[in-house]
Amino acid sequence: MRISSARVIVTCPGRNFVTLKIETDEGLTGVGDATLNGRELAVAAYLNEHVLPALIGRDPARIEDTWQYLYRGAYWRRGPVTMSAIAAVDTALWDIKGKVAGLPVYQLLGGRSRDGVTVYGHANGATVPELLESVAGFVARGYRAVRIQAAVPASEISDTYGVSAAPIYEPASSAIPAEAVWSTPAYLHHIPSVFAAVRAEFGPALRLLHDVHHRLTPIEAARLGRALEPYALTWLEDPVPAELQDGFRLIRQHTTTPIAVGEVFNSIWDCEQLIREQLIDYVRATVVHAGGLTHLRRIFDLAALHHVRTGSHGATDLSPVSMSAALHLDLAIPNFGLQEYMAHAPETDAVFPHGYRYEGGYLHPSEEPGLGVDIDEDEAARYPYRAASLPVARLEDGTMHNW
Ligand code: CS2
Ligand code: MG
Repeated sequence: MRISSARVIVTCPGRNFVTLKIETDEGLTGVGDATLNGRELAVAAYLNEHVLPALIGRDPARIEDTWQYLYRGAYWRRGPVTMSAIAAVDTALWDIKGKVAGLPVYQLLGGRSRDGVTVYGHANGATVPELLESVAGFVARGYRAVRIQAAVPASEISDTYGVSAAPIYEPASSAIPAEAVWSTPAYLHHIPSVFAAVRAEFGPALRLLHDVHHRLTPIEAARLGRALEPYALTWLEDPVPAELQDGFRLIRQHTTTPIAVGEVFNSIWDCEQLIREQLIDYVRATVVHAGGLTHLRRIFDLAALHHVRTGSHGATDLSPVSMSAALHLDLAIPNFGLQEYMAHAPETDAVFPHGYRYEGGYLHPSEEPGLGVDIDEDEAARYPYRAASLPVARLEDGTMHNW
């Protein structure tokens, strides 16, 4: 069997997605997600200009060899654009391999290690009562884990990360990034009282998470982790930017609040020290931004050796193709922790017909051969690309900060 054609489909059914579709000379097809929020066209060009010409005529069964060919062959290794492009090819080839075998991809990865994939939802509120209502909604729908984000009621903060009244989560907006103002002292003062209110209302069993979105320094993160210890979080996410892996030692020295990191990682080298030194508890790398199932499995196996579990990113800017692929891996690996899950817009679901389903706190991947997801290209053509960037954050004095 040979790869006979491959094309990149850019569509905006509520938000932008970049999808690779590979076809073989025997009529089988596979899909891969290549969406990089706010930088979609860079990955589309990378695929179109530099990857697709080399794919035609290759044996689609050689997944590892193709991965190595694209990684080593570029000479310029790593980086989110390169690794998202490689991920799309890798994911599409796993999809084809499943179809050839007549098996869902999780069977090719070793079969089920659990009955379903535990997911967490996003609760948020402009006020604490609004937040409690949002949490109650998730509990009523059977969720066992909920991420808690609440607006900071301080004039110094113009827009709190993760708090939005929109029914579908979408941080990217205008082509030129929107600007928000941030104050660390106001945030640190407010958050412990939010968790006190949530625990008082929902008791000890509900698993609670919080995303700091890279806003703190290690010592500030250590202080927050310690302040949140009474509320027994499942994880505190992205407390600091993770370029400096050594920085996590300082957090670890001061708090037992578990730490989750990794949605912006694209290689095992981004977390090798974090994992080897047991500086984190959950690694949140994803299929799409970390080189596909082949490379993500490598990261997760390293994590398993060091008591680190997984918590893959699953925001709405990852397409249903990514979610499908993630679920097959989540089901198979021994050290799965949690999977992030947010509903996509109905237009997105229509463009990407998929067989995974939510039931009582769990997601279940499709039992169809392959990944169990496709792209409806006629439907996709109805939604042309719209430029949209992620916001930026500044401190009160105008200094650029981390969004
Ligand atoms: C967030 C993301 O889901 C999360 O944990 O940190 O939604 C992130 O803001 C977006 O994926 C950025 O594109
Ligand atoms: Mg996050």
